[in-house]
Amino acid sequence: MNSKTPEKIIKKYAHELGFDIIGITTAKPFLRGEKESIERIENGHMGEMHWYTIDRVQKANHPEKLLNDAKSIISLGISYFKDPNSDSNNKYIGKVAQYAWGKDYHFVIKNKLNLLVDKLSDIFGNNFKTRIFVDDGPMNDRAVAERAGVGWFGKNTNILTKKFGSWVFLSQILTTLDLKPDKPLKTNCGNCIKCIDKCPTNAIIAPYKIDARKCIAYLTIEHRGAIPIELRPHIQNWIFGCDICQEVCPVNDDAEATREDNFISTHNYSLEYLISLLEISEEEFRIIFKNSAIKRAKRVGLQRNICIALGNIKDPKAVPALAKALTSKEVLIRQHAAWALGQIKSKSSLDILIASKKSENSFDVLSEIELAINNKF
Ligand code: B12
Repeated sequence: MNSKTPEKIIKKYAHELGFDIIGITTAKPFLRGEKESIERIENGHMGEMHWYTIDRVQKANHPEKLLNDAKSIISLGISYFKDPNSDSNNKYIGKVAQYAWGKDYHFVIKNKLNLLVDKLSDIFGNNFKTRIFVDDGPMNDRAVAERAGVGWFGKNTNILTKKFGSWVFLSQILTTLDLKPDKPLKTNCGNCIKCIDKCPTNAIIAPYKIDARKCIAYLTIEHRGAIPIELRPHIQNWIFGCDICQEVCPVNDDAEATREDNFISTHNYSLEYLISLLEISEEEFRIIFKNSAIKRAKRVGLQRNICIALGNIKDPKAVPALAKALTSKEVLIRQHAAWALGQIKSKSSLDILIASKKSENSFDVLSEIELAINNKF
């Protein structure tokens, strides 16, 4: 008899659509979420994410401001995990965070959410309103997931789930329907602080608190300017996002893999591919990354990140491409190319740096060249 409740029908259908974990909560405010988010902005911990405003935070934590008469939120988690070691052909040199492998999740998940909304109409008629969110609007995705029992907050601030670890995208349907809420889980990370210890830039400044300005994900995706020189070696070969705080998390050890083909990688970030990406135009970037979340970094941001990765990989094969990047129209790329050539530190990379001083007219690039020649940093 119980299997016929609307909540159970919704969950069953959502699962059939490909969602792995489904929970329901009320549309009441998220007061801790609001307080923490405002504190992070005021302390400068959100870096230069200017779109992350106090106004956005207030909406994100007061769902009734997002939809009049909102009563419930359906919180949905979908795994994107694919064990990088399971594919022997996938010999990547440049690392891309797993969430950005395969097709842009915004498209994939939005399609599924729309189908789920249609199903709600089948069950409840048309006398209700909904609004969907998939990391594209003001909604505190993690706070919703925690209260809906989808997972618990890890100390790295990610929502951890029992079966899929933290490798899940979160999305929501906010609705005026009055659905029966689930209960939050009682789990927590106990004494484990692996994510805090292993973050190469010490971005997790305390349990449940990230200083985005040090987070490799922020630096490689959201940050638009030069990457602080002292952080560059710690970025290693991450060219878009970072998974270290997830890779070291013991809850993720037995995570089940995704059942969504769209989230499986099609790119192989070999050294040759990285080198070729250094030379692409705006137009080529748009074509290559049209269906990928990587477009968020923009062409110049991605090429800046590739310079850093090549500087850390230190393979002299990258010198000719970096020499060309040192003549780019973009100051940002010239700066990071100079740094990378300094890290490679071969005879030819140093000769190129010295020769480039004659034609360089940007003060910022010249000072990077000087530092690179003298191998400071
Ligand atoms: C801004 C943002 C970022 C920023 C800032 C991240 C951050 N931690 O704040 C940057 C660019 C760094 C980032 C990085 C990543 N992000 Co992001 N990001 C967001 C976004 C848009 C907003 C998050 C936010 O509001 N942060 C502000 C702070 C205040 O929130 P918070 O860190 O979650 O803090 C909460 C906890 O600290 C908790 N808390 C505080 N004190 C205490 C005390 C206790 C005892 C407890 C239990 C909890 C607790 O309350 C706070 C507020 O809810 C969301 C999408 C969305 N609309 O929600 C995605 C989102 C959070 N990101 C996501 C992902 C996948 C990532 C990356 C893994 C991507 C990558 N591999 O490179 C990394 C992970 C880095 C990390 N450890 O956080 C997913 C997370 C999924 C999950 N399983 O949790 C989201 C939900 C997107 C999505 N819809 O799937 N991200």
